[in-house]
Formats: sequence, C-alpha cells, structure tokens
Amino acid sequence: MEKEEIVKKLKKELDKNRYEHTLGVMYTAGSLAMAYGCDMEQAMLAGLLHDCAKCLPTEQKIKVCEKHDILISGVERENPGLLHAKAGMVLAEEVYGISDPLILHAIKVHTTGEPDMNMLDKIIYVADYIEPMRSEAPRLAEIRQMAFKDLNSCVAEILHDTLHYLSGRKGSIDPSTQLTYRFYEQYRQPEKEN
Ligand code: DGI
Ligand code: FE
Ligand code: FE
Repeated sequence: MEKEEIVKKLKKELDKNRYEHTLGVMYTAGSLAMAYGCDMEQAMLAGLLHDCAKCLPTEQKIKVCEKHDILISGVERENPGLLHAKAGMVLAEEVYGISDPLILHAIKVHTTGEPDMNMLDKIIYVADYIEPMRSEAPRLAEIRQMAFKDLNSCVAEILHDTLHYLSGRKGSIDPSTQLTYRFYEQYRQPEKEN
C-alpha cells in the first residue's frame, strides 16, 4: 500500500483522537530518527501504523492473534488492551502490506517494550509517549527533552513512570514491562537537586 492509502485507511479504522495521536507519533518518530541518524521513512511508517489495531473490538484482537498462533498470556487475557500491539503487527503485514521485519517488530513491542530493544523499537516506544497530543503523563517536559539527548535514559524514565502509574491501578503488570524495566533501569540518571 502507498503511504497515502495507509493514511486514508487508518482515518477510517481509528477514532479521531487515535488518528491524531498516530500522526503525532509518526512525525515525532521522524524527528527522533533525524536526531539519531536513523532511517526517517522507516521510523515514520512504523509510527503511523503502531496503533493500527487499537480500535478493533476485543474479540477481534484476540481472534487475530489466535489465528496467527500468537500465544495470549494470562495478563493479556485480563488486559486485552495490551493485545493491540501484537494484533497491530499482524494487520500491518497482512492488511497494510508491510514486509520490513524491523517495522513489524517495533509495532509488536511498542506497549510493553522488551529488554535490549533496537534503535527503531526505542524510537517508537518513546515517540508514542511524548508526541505533542499527549498531555496526561507527569514529567512530560523533562522526558520530551531527554528523548533527544539520551534515548536509553528516556526509555528508562518512561518505564519507571509507567510502572508507577500501573501500580496504582487495577490491571496487572505484564512480565514484559517488568523485564524491560529491569534491563533499562541501569540507564536511569540520578535525580537532579535544585
Ligand atoms: O496505545 P497507546 O495508548 O498509544 O499507548 P501504549 O500502546 O503504550 O499503551 C499504553 C497503555 O498500556 C497505558 O495505559 C499503560 C498500558 N500498559 C503498559 N504496560 C502495561 C500496561 N497495562 C497493563 N495492564 N500492564 C502492563 O504491563
Ligand atoms: Fe499502542
Ligand atoms: Fe500509541
């Protein structure tokens, strides 16, 4: 599919906020790719498609994963929202015609992350959190600035804040999120005194 066609289809598949978020992630991922000397088109395409399965009904997300023999964990059954990442990887390939394995992988891991992510994975993980439409997370200004200076530290801080946020809520924490934090914790920077 041509990029224009993908954009048109996503506009139909996603609700308005999600569509705008998607464009925000696309441009933010493109900017991060510029900052870190990565392939900008690849980053923008991954950003554009990262949430392509977000607005599917829960049963559809489960069905798409089961059809592709993707194992659904207990935590994912309890929190089926998590499945939009894995289902998104499938749709990106099957419906949107993406064959680049790096793009598909970045979509797959964009919600929980995974230990020792590659550059594109980290760009999408961070862009998803800092894109201009986001406003709810704490420390956004600080984390946005860090994104363009030290990507590993930025991933570490996002994971830290995400785990903190999840600990105060009902849903259980996915082992992948935990393992990812355990890996990136080493990149946390000591708090500044002021
Ligand atoms: O799809 P988006 O909203 O753009 O962003 P996302 O794919 O990063 O999903 C964010 C949500 O996922 C956010 O509310 C936190 C949640 N999340 C991340 N890790 C976990 C998690 N939810 C649960 N239950 N467990 C996790 O480990
Ligand atoms: Fe997402
Ligand atoms: Fe997103």
